[in-house]
Amino acid sequence: MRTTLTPEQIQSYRENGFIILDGFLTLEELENWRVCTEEAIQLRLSEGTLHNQYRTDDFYAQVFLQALKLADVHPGMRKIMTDPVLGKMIAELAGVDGIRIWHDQALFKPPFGNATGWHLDNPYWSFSSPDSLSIWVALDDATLENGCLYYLPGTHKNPTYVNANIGANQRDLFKAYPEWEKIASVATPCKAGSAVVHNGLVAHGAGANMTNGPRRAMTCAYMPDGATFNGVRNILPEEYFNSLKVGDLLNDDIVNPLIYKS
Ligand SMILES: O=C(O)CCC(=O)C(=O)O
Ligand SMILES: [Fe+2]
Repeated sequence: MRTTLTPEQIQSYRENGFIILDGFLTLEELENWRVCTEEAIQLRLSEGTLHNQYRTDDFYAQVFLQALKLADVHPGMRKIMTDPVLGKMIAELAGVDGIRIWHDQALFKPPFGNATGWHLDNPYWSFSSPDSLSIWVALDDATLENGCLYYLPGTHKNPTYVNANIGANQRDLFKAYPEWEKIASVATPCKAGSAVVHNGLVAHGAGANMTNGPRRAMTCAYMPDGATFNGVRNILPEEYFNSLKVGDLLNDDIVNPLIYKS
């Protein structure tokens, strides 16, 4: 893993809300990420706990196969996700002293799959923070043709938590933020084994997959240590969710492992 960041990269992340990390994984690591991701998805499938798969005809089901919290079911994936070296890089980008996993998630856009509508990430989650972020690791080359990510640079700068669903209407987010329609989008095609890290409040989406191959990605979302509950359930287990009051610290080390603290 190439986790050393230059001051220019950190500055660019803070300014734009995203950064491409070319050559993030070695070929050997990429193969391990692919194997662990595929095996863990099979475990989720056999348990019947896959979040979203492309079996139905509705629009969202054809955006991507979505497999959540693979580190909970696969030891190899747990090792990948809880690596403090990765945690340190994420904390450095976020500018925080401690980082917890919010959730990992595989996002496989199927051959000829739908576009991912413009959205923000953090409003889906159970805490609100200008420092939340995700890493998105390409398991296949992500190209303009197969649905690489696109960003609206700088849209994370005035933290706001109104969101749009990832639905059939790509433009829904602009109902809430009409001023963002003027911003030029930036595509982030990258090779398999490269990664993109983005702020949880930067507007982003992905193109349709116009090719006959899948566009596989393994991602992880992160919460700064010290973040508090905002009332949203998202991935919180029911019993834990019911025990929380708005404003409580989200510091359960099983649900949200602390992977780095300086
Ligand atoms: O993979 C995609 O199409 C969308 C990814 C995304 O929205 C995310 O990682 O936050
Ligand atoms: Fe997203």
